[in-house]
Amino acid sequence: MEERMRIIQGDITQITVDVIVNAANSSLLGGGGVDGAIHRAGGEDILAECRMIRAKQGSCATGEAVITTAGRLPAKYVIHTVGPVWNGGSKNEEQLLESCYNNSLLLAVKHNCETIAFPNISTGIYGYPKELAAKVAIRTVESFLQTNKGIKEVVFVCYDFENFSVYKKELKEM
Ligand code: AR6
Repeated sequence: MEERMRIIQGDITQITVDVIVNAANSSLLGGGGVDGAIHRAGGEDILAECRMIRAKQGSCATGEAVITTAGRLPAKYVIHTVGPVWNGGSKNEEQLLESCYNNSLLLAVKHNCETIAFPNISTGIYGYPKELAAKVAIRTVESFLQTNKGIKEVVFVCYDFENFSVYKKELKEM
């Protein structure tokens, strides 16, 4: 296993890394799940920055990512990426989920971040099957790390025990 990847079970708002990733929606205006938790814990500065981004570029397409500062959170930045809604698997969900991880990592590198934490994008409200999503996440991050030496650590933060078990199993099998 790529030694710069690790998994923990916990709340991503509590993690001290350079940047945490948010599983947002295309409005960028907040929502439930991890998105709600990040905006609640980080305070209104994050939402104000999201509104400025919307004013400039409009909404954020699925698979794309934008970056803001992190308000009161221990991280320096929040990358907001929009995962695909699971629609049975034939609506390009896999490529879109891959893009979320790749675009987030690219944005992190662009902002000189060395440590990044991901939630299990799309596996909550958006219904992406957890095992399939974990395979995509791990494979995409691993191949990104092969050509990038600037990122020192990628933490997969699993909130629910089911995702934590799935990640443990997938990483063991590598
Ligand atoms: N820290 C880490 N992971 C968390 C936390 C937390 N504090 N809270 C929940 N999770 P979801 P999605 C996990 O639904 O499926 C929002 O309303 C959760 O267990 O947050 O991409 C957005 O605004 C799950 O494994 O995101 C969008 O409308 C994972 O985060 C929509 O939900 C993702 O679940 C996005 O849906």
